[in-house]
Amino acid sequence: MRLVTVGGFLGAGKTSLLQGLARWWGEQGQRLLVLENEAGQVGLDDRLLRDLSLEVRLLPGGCACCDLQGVLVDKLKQALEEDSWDLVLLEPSGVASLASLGQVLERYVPELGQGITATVVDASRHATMTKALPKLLADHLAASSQVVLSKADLMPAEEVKRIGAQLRLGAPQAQVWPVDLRGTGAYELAREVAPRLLASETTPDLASTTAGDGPHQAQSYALNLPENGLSHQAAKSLVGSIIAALPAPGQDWLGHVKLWGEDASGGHLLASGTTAQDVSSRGDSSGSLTGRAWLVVISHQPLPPDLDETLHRLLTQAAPGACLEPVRSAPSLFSLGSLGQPKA
Ligand SMILES: Nc1nc2c(ncn2[C@@H]2O[C@H](COP(=O)(O)OP(=O)(O)OP(=O)(O)O)[C@@H](O)[C@H]2O)c(=O)[nH]1
Ligand SMILES: [Mg+2]
Repeated sequence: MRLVTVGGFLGAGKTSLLQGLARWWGEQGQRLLVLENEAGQVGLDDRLLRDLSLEVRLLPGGCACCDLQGVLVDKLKQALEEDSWDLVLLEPSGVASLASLGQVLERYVPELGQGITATVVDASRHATMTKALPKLLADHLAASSQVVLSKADLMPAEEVKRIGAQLRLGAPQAQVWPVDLRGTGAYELAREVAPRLLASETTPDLASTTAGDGPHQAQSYALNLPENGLSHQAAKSLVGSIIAALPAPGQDWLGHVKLWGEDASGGHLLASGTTAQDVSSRGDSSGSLTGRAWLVVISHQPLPPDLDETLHRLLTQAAPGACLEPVRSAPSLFSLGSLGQPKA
């Protein structure tokens, strides 16, 4: 059993890449287990990955490199004991230090040997990342044999080239792949990157990097949507308006907002974005979202104290009669508890 870690900042494109890699390795007959670590209390990416009929195990409500170290070690030891997997694909939270993760594995699961690591860097937020989170970016680059430069479609080609050259300075051991991960992009890239990942013998100098660019906050919400629902477009606009409401004036916000909903026939949609201008959606839903839905806001900057009120206002503007309730901890995850019924 080998461990493949897909690192990268919040919303960089880790799950998108993982979907492509999982599909490719699945087609090659590899037996795959996915470990999905979400900083938020509610897991949403794991549901997307289950679309691929994968075995996905969730580590919610914290970060696998620090507060959930023990949970990660348990899951890996269990996977080793099961003896049913060729590859374990790990998506750590977007604020995980890959150096710290490497140290945890070396110390507590040495039988796994040297893991394999790819990192996703978001081209469109690279300038902000280098200013706000230089240590985390350096940590991710130093630990990886393959660096995927996502959202290349959002930047001029010259700029993508310049960023690629800059990344190579921080990751001289790695290959850098500019790409649009949406649609079939991740799968097409996986055909190139997956064999290289398995062949990678670079042992990154994990001890030489440290993360520690400051805290992050995650807040999850259970939503109840009215019968007449929230159209896909309205769901995307809602995510955009939430992102627009988050930063303090003059601040480049760094984080990820995700909204998971289901239509009346059980189809699902995950609308998500890292900037108000670039919200996308994935899933198999064909109609408006209705009933239970989930919202996760993960932010590098402190979340505003009046976030609950702001979200309530934006939600009821988008879907009159809808309501939402914060999910404060993992155990209340699947209970809508005191949530009232929508009026209309
Ligand atoms: N335009 C564009 N959007 C992308 C690309 N890759 C990912 N996205 C979008 O960026 C958002 C984040 O993608 P994810 O794959 O969920 O990112 P992630 O790193 O798994 O996010 P977290 O797990 O929350 O940290 C989604 O809305 C994606 O559709 C890309 O190459 N181009
Ligand atoms: Mg993800």
